Amino acid sequence: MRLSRYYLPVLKETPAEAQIASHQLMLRAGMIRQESAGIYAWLPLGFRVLKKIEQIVREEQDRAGAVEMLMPTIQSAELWRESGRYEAYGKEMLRIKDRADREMLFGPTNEEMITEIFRAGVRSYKDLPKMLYHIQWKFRDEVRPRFGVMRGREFLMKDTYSFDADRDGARRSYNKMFVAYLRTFRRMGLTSIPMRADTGPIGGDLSHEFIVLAETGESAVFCDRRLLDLPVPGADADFDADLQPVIDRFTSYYAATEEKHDAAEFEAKVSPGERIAARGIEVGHIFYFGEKYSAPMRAMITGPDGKDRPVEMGSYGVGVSRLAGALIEAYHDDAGCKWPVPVAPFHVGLVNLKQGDAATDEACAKAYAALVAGGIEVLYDDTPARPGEKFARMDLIGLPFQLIVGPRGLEAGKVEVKRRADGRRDELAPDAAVDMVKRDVMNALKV
Ligand code: 5CA
Repeated sequence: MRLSRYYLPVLKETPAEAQIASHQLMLRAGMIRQESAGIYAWLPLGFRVLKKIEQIVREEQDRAGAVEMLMPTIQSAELWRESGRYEAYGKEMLRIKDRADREMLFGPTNEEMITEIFRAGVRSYKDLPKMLYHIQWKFRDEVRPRFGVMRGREFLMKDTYSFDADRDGARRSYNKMFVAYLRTFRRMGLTSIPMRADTGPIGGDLSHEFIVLAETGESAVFCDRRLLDLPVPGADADFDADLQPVIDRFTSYYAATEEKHDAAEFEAKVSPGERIAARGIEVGHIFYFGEKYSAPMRAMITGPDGKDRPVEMGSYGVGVSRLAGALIEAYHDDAGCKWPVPVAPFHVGLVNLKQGDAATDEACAKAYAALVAGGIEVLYDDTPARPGEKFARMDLIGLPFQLIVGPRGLEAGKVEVKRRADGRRDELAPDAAVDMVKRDVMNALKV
């Protein structure tokens, strides 16, 4: 992509309305634009990050055995009356009337709709287990939308729903999602900590929030430091095996959000040197709620004994749009974003220091073609801006690699590679630079 054709409206000043780094940087780097309170347009650069996050989430859901589908954003009130949540959900629900005066709503979550879909198609325990998911926009009329995409009113969520014949099956499904979440966040470069959590309006008696530690996080959290070093299952994890040992390992250490925190237990179980009392960002939340929706909505299955019973369910959410903010909170410095390769909007920023200089233009064109041919995503700064402005803009948008090409270097047969993560710089021949970047990007993308 040539920057001269792209749409990258970067801001020089930090917008006054943004309080935390991720919100400030998303606005400054031209990733998002606020259209109403808590409602954002995703500009081209932000959109690419969102798609990268979404794709990692999708790949790990598929690996765990969940099946993708798509449900609508608009739902009927009737459906929510069946579960009893239409009144209970209160003011957070955006209620809409169509031209025939029918009551509709913009979905804040999809338990009712998926239960309706399931009951229409499945009758027997022989058809179970099933896990279905979609990645769709949700709307919650939050009292205090804030911190940009971190707490939006309209936000993108991945929500999975599991259906099992009995409690033991439901536990296995829950465990699959538990492991899939550990893997999903790790692939993005985040260390997530599963914590005992409150179930709120979703309900149920078992639930974990997946928390990424960050000073600007909205939740107060308490946990054992050793959780940060636990190994996360690899890409060869067997999701058909019983994953309980992995879950047991993670849940054997103390970890709870404020609502579930028990100070006495924390002090008894965790030595002072291992105690973390900090703030965190909730990037995912998983729930087991059994028959909470299937019983009132009559989603029944026939068991091996010939008797009908409500199907056992759980639901599992990932904050896809929130993750864009969470990633910046974890990866930035004073100059801007520092994207990990798997979620970077482009892998490489190619900086032409003297646009219009024949030798420089030609070297850039050659490097660009070679990188693109190698499957590398390149944003080529082919604008006439001055070098200082180009460097500042590249640092701000935070692509993992900068390939810097100028007439002086070329005379000596050299270009420069800068790594945004640690600032390391290497000067080398253009072909060698391209090869190095290609190799390092591909290594970082290994799953
Ligand atoms: N139905 C269940 C699981 S599918 C559910 O809705 N869970 S939830 O309420 O915990 O939301 C799932 C995830 O969506 C949260 O962990 C969080 O990462 C994200 N999320 C929730 N509310 C918002 C919001 N207002 N803005 C951005 N992300 C949000």
